[in-house]
Amino acid sequence: MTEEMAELIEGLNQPQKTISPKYFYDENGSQLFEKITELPEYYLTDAELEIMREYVDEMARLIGRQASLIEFGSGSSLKTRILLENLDNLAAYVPVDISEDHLLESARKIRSEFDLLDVRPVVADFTKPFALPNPTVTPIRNVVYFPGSTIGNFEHEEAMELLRVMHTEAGENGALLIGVDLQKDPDIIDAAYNDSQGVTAEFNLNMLRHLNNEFDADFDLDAFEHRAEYDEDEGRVVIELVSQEDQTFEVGGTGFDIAEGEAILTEYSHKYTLEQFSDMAEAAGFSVLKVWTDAEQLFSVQYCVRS
Ligand code: AVJ
Repeated sequence: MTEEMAELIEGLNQPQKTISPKYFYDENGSQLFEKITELPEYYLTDAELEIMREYVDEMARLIGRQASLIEFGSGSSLKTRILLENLDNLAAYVPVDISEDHLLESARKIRSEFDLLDVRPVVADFTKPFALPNPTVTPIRNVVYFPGSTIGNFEHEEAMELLRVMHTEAGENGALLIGVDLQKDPDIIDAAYNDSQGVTAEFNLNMLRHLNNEFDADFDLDAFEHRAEYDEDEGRVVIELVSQEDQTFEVGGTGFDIAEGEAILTEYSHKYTLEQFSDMAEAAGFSVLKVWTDAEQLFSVQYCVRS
């Protein structure tokens, strides 16, 4: 059995059945996520883009010349392009992703758009330490870039661990530029994860289709419903697939029972206060040097240096 399959089965054997959010992103899932970012209710992408456009000059000044930009994730987003267009004489751009196809495809696109840029993709699971490439030009500073509030997917301990990996990869003189979604009026958050067109519901259910297609599963997609609820005390959206009946399903030859009303947890999306995030960054060895927010203070981009 593959490590992935063992991990899937372990998650489904927990009292709280769980499937990792990484299984959202097959080709269809990635397209659905693109659609989510274009929804009127999904404020995160608009707010982060607004921040990048408004403050990229300040970011570039703090980062300085001849940095190496290390993106955690495959880096096909508009936000990355805004940075690449505005940073001074980058030594290298290093996108890091576990999915080789996706990574190499987006690296190829970036190369064709920025012909003088030294693009050095690294295939790795970025939640664990990995070796950095040696670019032709020696970087003055490593800047880890982690946009999109993907940090929100991780529970506290895992988020801390990831920040520590970033701290290690940044090295001496290094920094972190990270997108962090903020706590706000719960109705705004609720709407972002329960959009009126049902795209988020489709995105969530597509995880089961992905497992059916590629992981030898037999989920009945009509027998599950999308649910997303903001838990204000925990500061996180809990995203689940709720079974509509007592039923069984199989994944990789292992059978599971699920009761009517029982949920499979597919994702957390944590929202932070500035103070909470700063405490977390500090504990991982970073000091938050600068916080930029959009006009409505929905979202933040934060520049952290090693303390
Ligand atoms: C990609 C993790 C930032 O949490 O908002 C969007 C994923 N899930 N709608 C988020 C997501 C449902 C997204 N992140």
